[in-house]
Parts: sequence; structure tokens; C-alpha cells
Amino acid sequence: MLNTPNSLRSAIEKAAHALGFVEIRVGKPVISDAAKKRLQEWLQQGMHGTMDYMPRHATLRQQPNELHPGTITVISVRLPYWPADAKDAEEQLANPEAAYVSRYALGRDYHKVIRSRLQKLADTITDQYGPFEYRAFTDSAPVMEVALADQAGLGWEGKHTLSLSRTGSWHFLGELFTNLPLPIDPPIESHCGDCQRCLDACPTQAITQPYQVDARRCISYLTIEHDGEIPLEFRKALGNRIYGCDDCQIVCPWNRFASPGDPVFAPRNDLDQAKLLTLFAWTEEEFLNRFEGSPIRRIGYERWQRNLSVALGNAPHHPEIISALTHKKAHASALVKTHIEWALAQQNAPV
Ligand code: B12
Ligand code: SF4
Ligand code: SF4
Repeated sequence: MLNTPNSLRSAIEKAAHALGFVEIRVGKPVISDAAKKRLQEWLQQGMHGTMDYMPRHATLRQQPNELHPGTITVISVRLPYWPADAKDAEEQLANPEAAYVSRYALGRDYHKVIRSRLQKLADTITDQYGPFEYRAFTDSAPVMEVALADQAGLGWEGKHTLSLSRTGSWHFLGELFTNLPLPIDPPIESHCGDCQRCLDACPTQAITQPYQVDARRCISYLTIEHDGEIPLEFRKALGNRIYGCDDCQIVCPWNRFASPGDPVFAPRNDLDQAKLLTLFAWTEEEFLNRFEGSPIRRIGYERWQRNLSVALGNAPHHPEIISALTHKKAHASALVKTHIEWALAQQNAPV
């Protein structure tokens, strides 16, 4: 019988595990004053760059109980994505002719996967408990997901600002805001200690101090969110990273204990071992077809080509690369063209 908060919680946990969520924790729909202050400072310093959605809904972001009125508990879940069978991340990163795509984006788009599983979780609760009020979120709305996960003890916030547990950080976060009277879980202790490997490893020094990422310097922002020119100062540091960046997670000692990712995030289109020139040769139609259901489709063909151009500029001199860049330049948009010109100058520069 689900007539006590504890029995209801156990039933939710069991249903969540059956859906692939490795852990759930329950918190209040309240953001601490300290976290609110840090968000405000981050925004005031312009660290969100051109992500206008961050300041636009800043107030709502800090008041989860207003986002879905009637919410008394937030069920935070995590779904692992580490593709255990993919080609080794560090090997791919170290090969300048290969393309490095963030581990989270090698397979299916997590937004759809998590939302649909959270809906299934809500349906199961309805079947077992009866109708209740809820709303599901993942990355899509003004929700401070890491702060909510942190205070419910789903993980602690690492110095790289991601949610981290003893089984690492290679997981997505999602939430069900509910009116269910569930017991509240306590936060867990941070286990970052004196470590600061993530800060040292960041290729663009985007982690400007522990617990602070200046998005404008972050390769994830520059290759995915930013729609203009990639500033010259960061182009070399991008290396062969054409979509997102994982360096701060690759070096994290806790990721040695990572749970294997859900099979739905296994690589498609051989993206874990792709070559820059192969991807650069794709037409727009190929890009759209191959990335059906992938998060990469969201950046569009123009940013895809822009990112690849920079990576090709960083690759060792090769006549085939010069020929591919020159060929594309003839039909490229103004944005891509300036990056191709930069890449050609790099290719032709004396070593
Ligand atoms: C905007 C955004 C980005 C931006 C900005 C990142 C950032 N750190 O803010 C960019 C585009 C750069 C980005 C990149 C990535 N992102 Co992102 N991103 C988001 C998003 C939409 C909002 C994050 C946010 O609120 N930022 C605002 C700043 C102020 O928040 P914050 O850095 O956490 O700030 C806190 C700390 O500064 C802390 N703090 C400050 N000082 C101190 C001091 C102490 C002692 C402590 C304890 C805390 C502390 O307080 C602040 C408030 O809580 C979330 C989804 C969501 N809705 O929450 C996903 C999210 C954080 N991203 C995610 C992912 C996977 C990534 C990437 C790994 C993708 C990739 N491989 O390329 C990278 C990682 C880069 C990094 N190191 O952060 C996942 C992370 C999952 C996890 N395990 O935590 C999320 C949760 C999406 C999801 N639903 O799964 N992202
Ligand atoms: S994702 Fe890459 S660029 Fe961004 S903070 Fe981490 S290491 Fe730095
Ligand atoms: S690399 Fe070290 S400091 Fe950074 S999140 Fe991992 S444990 Fe914390």
C-alpha cells in the first residue's frame, strides 16, 4: 500500500530504476540564498554571453515553486550517458585529424529521452497512487538543476560546476516537480577536497575559479550555443573539439568509477571515431538526415561547418585539407567563409 510517504518513495524509486534512472533524490522547491546570490553575480558579470534565456527568466529560475504552483517536492533523477564501448575519448582527442564530439552527444538527444521517461515515471505513479500534480523538466526550462540536485543529495557540485557523485559526472539531470508529500533527502558532503584537476585541464581557462565557469570562454558554449564568430583567441585551444568539450570531466578522478551509460546514448554514425575530413564533406542534407534525433542537429549546418573549419585549421598541414577547405569556401556563408580563411592561413603557415 502506498499510504505512507516512505512506501510511496520506495515505489517511485523502484519505477525510476526500471526506467534506467540510476538514482533519485527528493528536495524542496527552494533555492538557497547563497546559490541565488552566485547566479546573480554570474549574470551581472555577463558570464552567460549571448545565452539570453539565462537572464530572461532569472527570477523564475530562483523560485522553483512559482514555476509550477502547488509544487511541494522536486524529484531529481540522473541518467548516465558514458558510452563504455565507444572509442577511447583521450585517443580521439589526441589525434588532430580526428573529430572529437562530446560524449553526451554521440547518440540520441537526451532531452527527448529524459522527458519521455519522466512522463512514464509520472504515469506509473498515477497508476499506483492515483492522480497527482506534476511537471517534468530537463534542461528545457528556467530550473537550476545542479543546485536542486545538490541540495537533495543527488550529488555534490564539483569545482567544474557539474553535479558529481561517487560514480562520477557522466550523467544528465532531470526533475519531476510534484505535489506529493515525500520525505526530503539531505545533501551529501563534497568530495572534491584539494583536487583541482578540472581547473588545470581546461584548455581555455574557462573555470575562472572553483565553482565558476565563464561560459564565454567555455568550448561547449563556443561550439554549441554561440552563433557568431569564434573569437580568435580561442581557436587554437579548440583543437579538434567540434561539438562541446569534456576535458574537465575526463580528468576528474571520480569518473574512473563511472556507471556505464544508457544504451540509447551509444554512438551513432561512427561519431566516436570520425575523421574531420569525412564530416566536413557532408552536405546539409546529409547533416540533417544523419542527425535526425541527435542533439547536434540543433546547432544547424552553418555552425557545424564553422566548428569543423576551425578544427581543420588546427590539423597538421595536408594538401587534402587545403583542397577540401578551398572547395567548400566557394559556396560557404559569410560566417563559415571567415573561419575557412583562418583555417587556410593556419594550414599554409610555415611550421
Ligand atoms: C547554461 C548551461 C551551460 C553553459 C554554462 C555552464 C555553467 N557552468 O553555468 C555552457 C554552455 C557553458 C554549458 C556547458 C556544459 N554543460 Co550545461 N547547462 C547549462 C544549464 C542550461 C544552466 C546552468 C546554470 O544555471 N548556469 C548558471 C551558473 C551560475 O550556474 P552554476 O555554474 O551551477 O552556478 C553555481 C555555482 O557557481 C555555485 N557556486 C559558486 N560559488 C560556489 C562556491 C561553493 C563553495 C559552492 C559549493 C558552490 C558555488 O553556485 C551557483 C548557483 O548554484 C544547465 C541545465 C539547467 N537548467 O540547469 C545545463 C547543464 C548544467 N549542463 C550540462 C552539461 C552536460 C554540460 C557540458 C558537460 C556539455 C559538454 N560536454 O559540452 C558542459 C560542461 C561545462 C561546465 N564545466 O559547466 C548538464 C550537467 C549534468 C551534470 N552532471 O551536472 C546540465 C545539468 C543539463 C542536464 N539537464 O543534464 N552548460
Ligand atoms: S567543458 Fe571544456 S572548456 Fe568548458 S569548462 Fe570544461 S574543460 Fe573548460
Ligand atoms: S576534477 Fe577534482 S576538483 Fe574537479 S570536480 Fe573532479 S574531484 Fe572536484
